[in-house]
Amino acid sequence: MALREILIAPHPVLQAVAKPVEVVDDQIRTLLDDMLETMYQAPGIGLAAPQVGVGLRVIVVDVVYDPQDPSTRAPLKIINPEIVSLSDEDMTYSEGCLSIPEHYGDVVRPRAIGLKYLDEFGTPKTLEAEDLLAICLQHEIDHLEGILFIDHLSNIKRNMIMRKLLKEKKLRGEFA
Ligand code: GNR
Ligand code: NI
Repeated sequence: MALREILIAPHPVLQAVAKPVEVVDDQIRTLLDDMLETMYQAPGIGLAAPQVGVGLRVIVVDVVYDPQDPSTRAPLKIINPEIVSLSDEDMTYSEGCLSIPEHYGDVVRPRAIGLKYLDEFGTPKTLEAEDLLAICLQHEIDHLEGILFIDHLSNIKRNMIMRKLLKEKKLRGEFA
């Protein structure tokens, strides 16, 4: 297992549509393990492959663990997720993103979803998720479409955050 570097917005890989995984092999299982290690270390409750520079439809999520206690971990490893149902009821949650550090904003999303995906062995699975798990899964699946939580905010809030991120990137010498 290895830590991978988390990309900070703006970055082209974070804005691209990720490709489906064709074959679930050891390379994908290593990616999943590395993503989990990176997510727990951050710490975060979810991570999408584009955030570590990999343009594949792979996500990891763990909304239940206590960062202080590794024995509470309940990782979900999800490949090629497809949302198959959305609740009529919405929920507002103050979201953050490891690729948009130190910025938060209220996002409205369906409170519950049904999901189809492949597990780390390529076996088809289904999942009914609600509340924080459903919010986090939708946030991660957005990443696979090149969408960030700030894309759900008003233009004025999104532009304010993007201008700050760009300025910080330039100060670090990471942007021309
Ligand atoms: O760690 C994270 N916390 C979080 C809080 C509210 C809604 C979504 C998230 S996901 C985020 C980690 C991340 O950036 N995943 O892509
Ligand atoms: Ni994110």
